[in-house]
Amino acid sequence: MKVVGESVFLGTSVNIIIGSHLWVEDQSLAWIDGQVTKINGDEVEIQTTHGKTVIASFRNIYPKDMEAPAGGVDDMTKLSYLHEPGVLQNLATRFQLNEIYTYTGSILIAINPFQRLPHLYEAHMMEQYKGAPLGELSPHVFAIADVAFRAMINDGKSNSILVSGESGAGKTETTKMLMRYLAYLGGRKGTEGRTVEQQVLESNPVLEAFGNAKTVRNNNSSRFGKFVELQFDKHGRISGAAIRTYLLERSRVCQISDPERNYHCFYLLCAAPPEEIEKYKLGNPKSFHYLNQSNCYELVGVSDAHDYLATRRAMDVVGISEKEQEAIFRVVAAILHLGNVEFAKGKEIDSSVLKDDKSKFHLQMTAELLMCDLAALEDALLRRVMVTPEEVIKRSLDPDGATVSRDGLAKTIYSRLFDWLVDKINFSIGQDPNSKSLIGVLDIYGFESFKANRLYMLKYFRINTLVTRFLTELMTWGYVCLCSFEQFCINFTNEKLQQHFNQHVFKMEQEEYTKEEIDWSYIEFVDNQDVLDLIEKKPGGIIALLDEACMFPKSTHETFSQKLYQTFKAHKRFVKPKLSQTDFAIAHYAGEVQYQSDQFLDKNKDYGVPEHQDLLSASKCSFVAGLFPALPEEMTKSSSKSSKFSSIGSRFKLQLQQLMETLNSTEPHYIRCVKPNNLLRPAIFENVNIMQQLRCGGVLEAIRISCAGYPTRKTFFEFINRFSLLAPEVLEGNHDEKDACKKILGKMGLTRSQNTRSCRLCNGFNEPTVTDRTSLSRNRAALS
Ligand code: AOV
Ligand code: MG
Repeated sequence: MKVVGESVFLGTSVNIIIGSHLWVEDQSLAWIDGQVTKINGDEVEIQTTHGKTVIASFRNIYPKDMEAPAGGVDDMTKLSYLHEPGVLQNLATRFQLNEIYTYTGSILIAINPFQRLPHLYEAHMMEQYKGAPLGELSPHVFAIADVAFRAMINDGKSNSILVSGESGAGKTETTKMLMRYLAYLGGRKGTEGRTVEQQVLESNPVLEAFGNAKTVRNNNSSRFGKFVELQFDKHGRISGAAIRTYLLERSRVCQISDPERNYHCFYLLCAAPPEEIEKYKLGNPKSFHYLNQSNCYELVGVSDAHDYLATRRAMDVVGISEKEQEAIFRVVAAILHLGNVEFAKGKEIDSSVLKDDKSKFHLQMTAELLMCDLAALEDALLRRVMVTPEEVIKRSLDPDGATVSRDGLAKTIYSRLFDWLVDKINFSIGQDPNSKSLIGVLDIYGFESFKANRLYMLKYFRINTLVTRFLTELMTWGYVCLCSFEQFCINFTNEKLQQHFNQHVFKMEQEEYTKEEIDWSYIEFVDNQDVLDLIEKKPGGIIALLDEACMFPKSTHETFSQKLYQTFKAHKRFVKPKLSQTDFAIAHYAGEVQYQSDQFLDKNKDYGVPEHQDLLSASKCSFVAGLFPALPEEMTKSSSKSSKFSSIGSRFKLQLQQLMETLNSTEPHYIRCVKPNNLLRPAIFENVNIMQQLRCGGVLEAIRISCAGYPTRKTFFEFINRFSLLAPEVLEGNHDEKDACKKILGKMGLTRSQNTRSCRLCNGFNEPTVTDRTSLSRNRAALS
């Protein structure tokens, strides 16, 4: 490198000079590397490797490590420069070599390869990782599971593994791998019959058949969150398990858009052996309204007929009897028939009747399959009981109202069926009341960002990419927004998990510094408690205000939004978009998201329609009646036949609270899944997309926290290796490594106060101070 006249000293110890290699921000590639050709005031001119000349300010440039190993490093903390472009470059280099796993300290980043890499998961790999210290072998999900398992055995403490990432990033596959490895460690070798661990593993295909669907973002997208708790006995063997699920997407049962699908189980059943098709009067999925709203019926590389049989086998393993299986699929068939019941205007005003003979046939099939009274079913769909202070009246529903009632019934039956499956699996696997320690694995939906919403637009409007790009542009300016109540709940979950993550990363840093006897008191830590308060505070948070609005009969989404605007006028995390009278935006930790409030009230209300309840609890099929247990008398009295409101938002909040309590009592481990491209294809690494995910997933936040302290960690030996040329005499004689480092520093005139300067990610061109390189432990791999 040539040193020419001008040079700039920035931050700590790095000069930028003409010829310096560095990274500069780029719109399409996120970061692009180049060499400084001119320095002008506080700007530099850079010749990029792509042949462009760009001018950038010092704030937007980062040094490039010219000595980085060609194959990248397996732990980001081994990078000489810990900054965004360095992290991205390292991941890209490794991804090209099919190295999909990389550590950031003890956090594992997993990039979805979108292709089978069987060598990574074979039995001998499990054997290798068993008991190996973290960092000794290549980064792997097995290594994380192993650390959690060892920590549980050695400290007798519960552990948890939190898997996050956006839709299609590989959370569910990762979770399955973790469970397979834990079952391998905690399994009973050579045991005949159904073992607990087999049941745990086979619960996956069952839950996926009923809770997963093809979406634009993932052909096998989980439409629910899941926390699996594996219980271990004192010998470290799996002795029980509990599965908790969160917020199944109910609307999908009745409403899908091209090119998505409904839940897999509907298609599996339509591909069942002929005698079953005949029994349930099924046939081509195209003939069912709940399936034919989209043109997608088949999945590439998937045989529904094969999966139907596989699901039945998995059901056998998890202890669902033949009779129960028959009832489950009978209910699934009933939902398909129910969806084909259509309504037409009746003779009286605002009333409706069955549209035609076809509708009559499907209604009859529904009643037969659910084993309930046909006339009562028809009545429950066409009329609603209204309670006024004076009297109880039966009001007819118009065709639209009857359709809403039909869909409501279908959604309720389906979600009860799903809950039944979860309960049944839990019951048959069994809980170990004596288990002292457990490992929890969390597979939960990731933050829904603007990027994701662009796909929503594609999905809803079937518009071409040019228009999408235009709309995206508008959206980023706050003019278009497609986030609704579901995204609100999902993003709320992620705020909670983000807080947990930050606190954990921060705590880990503190522990590390305490161990090394380093003063860490200057590290600031940005908390997102204010966003959480805005959402969940009681009273006065958004969920509380939403519940209030739902209980007040005259509320509309307009009055709800006005109330939000008034209440949170001055809240710095709440934004009223300029061009909307009903939307609101929240400044989430991962970016601002604008929500459309118009369906919030409806979606928050979980009407238990008493007519539906009465109808099905009277079913002659004990399975169906069991899905609708009679309500305790006092509840029926108090609601006195009116639609009973229970808030989805509040229930979700409570579930989350319980989840956080569980997580707080465990030692957490984090896996951040990353989706390399939106085409779901191998070997494509989209920089900007990935950068966005690293930001949302808190990976960069973890790095930021680490940068607020001592970001770069080298052992004394590595430090001497690199810097002894500054004081070659330290190599002579037999110095203690630490003393030798001190001598080098002393010779360079670096005093202690200079050495403790921090390197902030946001400070631009900062190389860590020399002390940064030595200060932290010899064995970074043992960061956990
Ligand atoms: P997700 O759970 O994160 O999305 P999945 O785990 O379902 O994503 O992964 C999506 C698809 O990516 C899978 O069906 C596989 O085809 C592929 N895939 C993921 N991980 C691997 C891997 N390690 N090796 C090979 N292929 C993989 V969602 O449930 O949509 O948020 O709601
Ligand atoms: Mg999933």
